[in-house]
Amino acid sequence: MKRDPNAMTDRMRPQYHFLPASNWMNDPNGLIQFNGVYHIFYQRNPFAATWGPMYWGHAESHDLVHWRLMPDALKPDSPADKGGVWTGCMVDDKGAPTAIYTGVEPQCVCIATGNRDLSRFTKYVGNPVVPAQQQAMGLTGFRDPYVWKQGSWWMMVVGAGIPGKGGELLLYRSRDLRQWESRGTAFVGDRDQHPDMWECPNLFRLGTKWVLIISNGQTWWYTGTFRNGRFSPEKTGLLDAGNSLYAPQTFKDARGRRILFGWLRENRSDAEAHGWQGVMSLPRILKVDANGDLTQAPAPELQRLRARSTHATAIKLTQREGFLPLKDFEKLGDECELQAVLKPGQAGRVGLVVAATPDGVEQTRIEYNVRRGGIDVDRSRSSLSKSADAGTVFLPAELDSAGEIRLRIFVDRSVIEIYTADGQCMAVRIYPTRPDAMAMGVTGDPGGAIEALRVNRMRSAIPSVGAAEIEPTQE
Ligand code: DQQ
Repeated sequence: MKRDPNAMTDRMRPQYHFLPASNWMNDPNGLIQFNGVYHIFYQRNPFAATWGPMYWGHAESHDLVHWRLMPDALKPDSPADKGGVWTGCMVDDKGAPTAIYTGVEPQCVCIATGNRDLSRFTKYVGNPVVPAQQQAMGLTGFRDPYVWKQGSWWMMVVGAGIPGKGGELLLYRSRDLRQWESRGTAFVGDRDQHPDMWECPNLFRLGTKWVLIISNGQTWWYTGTFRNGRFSPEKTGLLDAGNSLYAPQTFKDARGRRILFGWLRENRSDAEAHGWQGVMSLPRILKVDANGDLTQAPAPELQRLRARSTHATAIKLTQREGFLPLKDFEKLGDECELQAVLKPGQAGRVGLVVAATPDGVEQTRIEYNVRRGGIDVDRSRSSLSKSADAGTVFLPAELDSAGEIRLRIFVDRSVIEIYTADGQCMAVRIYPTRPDAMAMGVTGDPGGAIEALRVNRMRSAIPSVGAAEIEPTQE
């Protein structure tokens, strides 16, 4: 199947988040900065806007925000991966970019080496490098290898699960990425919180802590220690409070930053009809704070996308407002970054309205809710379409000592990402139907204030198309 023309004309396609030209995308794979160039690979079905035969799509960037689509890097065309080239990572093996990925079916670990610009990969003739373990070990799954260098060893964790018990993290080590030795179980999850299996584990050192990220319907982080092949958690939390981000992957760039991209799932039941599904989160910089909590902030490179910006001085609400449009901010509310300081004061709630039609028929409210202690994203009027999810999504967040909360909110057509100044965040999806759903405003109770507001129109950064024009043919 060729590119679906609907995909290009759908108004809901994000303009500065990464996504392929059409069809299906899920997990980020093989993230690496190699010879100064950032590479993102991703699970992709090139034939339809639904999950299906999995390829590794590929794009490259010099700045993390402008991407060029490249030809697919890996296809399910060898005996060990004929059922799909599923999730995996990329390492630099003494100058050879090497993908370590899940071959299917059954699920096993395979490798492939790339040329210098990562445009061509050669699969290792000895694949799989770790044969299928699911049946032999009685696991719920065995996939998504994640590899790092520790001293003279390559270390690898693989996502697995113990039936009736929960997610399991299996550990391996190797000198050469080809011969792997099992080091047993690094960590087992809590049965109630993490039934079934752990997908897409990432284990890495960050500051003085080790961080484990796993996906299991939602995505969780742990911070703790990793000694003698065993991970011991100290703190845990949800990586993203929204209901869209899944299966993220992290990598360390040349500046030593730990950067995360995650797959943002669609939240509309008729998504397939629009010719595309799946978009990547913005690049997020991870840190562990003084309390041992994982924090995330948008990569500073995103500031390059700021175009015209508009400010407002303090807006104090004197009466209850559902949607008070901001005149100077017309036509900004669907592709922008908002920098806002909210101060509820005596009010129960105060916030902003984005992606609104001037009459407010479609609108998305982002409000600090004092009673709940966090931010509600009310999607009950985000879309007139019955196929769009309309539930409220909640991000727990605390006011600072001045009783304020500082937010950065990225609106990009169907994507909203919200970041608090102390590193909490969430991504949510909205699908307004009206072309004039571009207005912006304020909302809240008397006494509430928007102490400061700056809105930056964002330039679009639609991936340019390299040689990826050559569509694959279904074999
Ligand atoms: N997606 C991949 C798997 C992984 C899952 C298949 C997570 O390797 O476990 O597309 O979304």
